[in-house]
Order: sequence, then C-alpha cells, then structure tokens
Amino acid sequence: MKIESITLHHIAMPLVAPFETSFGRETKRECVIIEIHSEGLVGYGECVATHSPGYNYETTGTAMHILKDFISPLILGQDVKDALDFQERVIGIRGHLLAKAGVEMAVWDLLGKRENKPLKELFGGVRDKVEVGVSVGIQASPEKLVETVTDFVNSGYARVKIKIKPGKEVAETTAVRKAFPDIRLQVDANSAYSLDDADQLKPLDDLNLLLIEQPLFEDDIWDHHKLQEKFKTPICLDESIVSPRHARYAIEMKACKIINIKAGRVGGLSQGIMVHDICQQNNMPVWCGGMLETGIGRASNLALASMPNFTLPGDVSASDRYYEKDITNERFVLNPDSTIDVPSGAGLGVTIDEDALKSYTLAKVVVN
Ligand code: OSB
Ligand code: MG
Repeated sequence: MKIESITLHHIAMPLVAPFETSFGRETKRECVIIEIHSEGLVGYGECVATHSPGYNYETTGTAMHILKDFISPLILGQDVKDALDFQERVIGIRGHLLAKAGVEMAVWDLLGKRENKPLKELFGGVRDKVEVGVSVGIQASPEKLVETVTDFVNSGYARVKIKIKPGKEVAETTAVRKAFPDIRLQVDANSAYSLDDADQLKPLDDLNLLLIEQPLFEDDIWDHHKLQEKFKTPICLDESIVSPRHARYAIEMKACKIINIKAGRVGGLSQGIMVHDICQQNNMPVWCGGMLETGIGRASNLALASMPNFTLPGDVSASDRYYEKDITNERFVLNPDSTIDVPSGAGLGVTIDEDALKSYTLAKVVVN
C-alpha cells in the first residue's frame, strides 16, 4: 500500500469523570490520532501516549515529534506491505513504542479496508463479543470507592479493577471485597511499590483477587519473580512487558502468572499478537488492557481481545464510561452479560465524526 499522506491530530477529550492512578489524576485524555491516505482509502490509528510521562516515558509531545520527524519520513511515498513490513522500516527507531503502534494500527485499518475484512478476521479472532470489566480510579475514601464500584456493578460490569497506591490499598480493597464478596476483583498499582515496601500488599493476598497488576517498577521483572514467590494471588505484568521478548523473560523467570496485553505498550498490534502467541504456547492467560482509548483504539482492542488466549475480562469498557461524545460515530455499549461486541465492519469497523474530532483538536499536522 502506497502511503500518500499522513495527518496527525493531537487531541484532548474531556473524561466523564476524573481518572486517578498512582501516577496522577487526569480530567481529560490527550492522544494522537493518525490518519493515513493510501490508494483511495483512509486508515486511522490511535497513539495512546497522553499529556504526561506517568504511565511510561512517552507523551503526546514526544509522539508528535517522533511521528512527524522520524516515522513519517520512513514510510511516506513508500509501499508498506503489512504490519511486519512497517516494523522493519522503523526498527532503527529505539523505543517510542506508543508512537509506532499508532501508525501500525492505521496500517491494519487500511489492510482490512482493502480486503474488506474486519481486523478480528485478520487476527484469527474466535469471538464475536468479549468479556470486559471496568477500571476504577483512586477515590477520596473507601466509602466513596464502594459507592463508585456499586454504580458500575449496577450498570452491568461483572469484573472490577481498582487502582491502588501506597497507603491507599488495604482498607480500600477490603471494603470493596466486603461489599461484593463474589465479584471478580483485581487491583493495579501502576509500578508504585518497590520490593522493600511490597509487604504492605500482603493483606491483599487473602482477598481472593483475580490478580495484582504491576506492583513494582517497570524494569523490575526479576523482583516481580521474588514477589510472586511470596504471593498466592497471581501477579500480572503490564508496564514491564514492552516486547514479545519481555513476555518470554517474564515466563522464563516466573515473574508473573498473567500478562496484560496493550498493543501500544509493545509497539503495535503485530507485537501484541506475538505476545499473545508466546503466552498461549506457555499456558499463560492474557487479557486486553486499556488506555482510556477513543472509539478507534477501543475497536482495535476488541478485535485483539477476540483472539483465543484472551481468557480473562479486558479493560475495555463501554464508551459512556469514558466520554460523553466520542470521535467515532459508533459507540460501544455493554451487553447484559458484561461483554462488548467485536466490530464486524472492514478494518477497525468504525467511522469518524469529523466535527467531534475537530472540536477536540489541539494541533493538526499534515505530512506529505
Ligand atoms: O495501567 O491499565 C493501566 C489507564 C491509563 C493508563 C494505564 C492504565 C489505565 C487503565 C484504564 O487502567 C483502562 C481503561 O479503561 O482504558
Ligand atoms: Mg495497568
């Protein structure tokens, strides 16, 4: 596919409610939408970097720079055959995986549109709907947290993840477990602990949690192994797994029992599929993580999560949990069985609400 032009839309969308994690509080979500024109088709991708380097080192600012000045020149005017061909072209750019992944998503959207097939089919997905849960940010008090969780449970979410940080974990998680003795519950620390202070987490080991996500630093696969030895609850890695190789390291080191896959974090959907395959071969369950995506990234997550080894519910909630108005015309809704339908249209299977996109735009750069 000849890449004829690339448009970068740096956008900011107000969230329906602030989202607080161990690394900060967001009231709006920034990201970069990548629009690629090729042979009469338009493909879209979402780079899930946001305004600050809290989740990892990338930001919308670094992503705009890398996308415009380094990735675009390598593919503009070129015949990019598929996602792996794209990866080979950008292999000389170290890191900046969220930026690369945004472009790869647009390449997949183009491929699907050209072949008139949904991404689910191109990935070998096996489900028409995927089990999902909701990720609940840090709240002012355990009481407030239980209230917020109750609202989500009442709206149909059968799996709940709560964000934790040092000093805001034991009372909070215990309160939710008490209020909902049987719900599928898990916690996410976003790298807020070190092995030395991880003792604080020990009481969580008796709360029948599905998993404890990324308690330690991003570059601490080995310390996660030491922690997993002390916990019966499965440790799940998010930030630590930045490539298929890292998935192999985690498996070989017995650093975790579950992996959260985010296509952005590993540099693209093709890499996410490889992580899925490695985990499947090693009997390690995976689930699809989320980055508060717009309808574009959400469509991509649903297609990925339709693959067979995604056996745990994903952080892919309904559109109304994030945004009053999304940039896609399609909105994703929660089915009564706590699932969301996988898009069936060609490519990502979504169309853009141009007015909404425009209204959220902070900067638009056309590279051609
Ligand atoms: O660690 O999973 C995470 C959101 C932003 C950055 C990191 C994470 C998250 C979430 C939200 O947990 C998941 C979602 O609903 O998109
Ligand atoms: Mg996480």
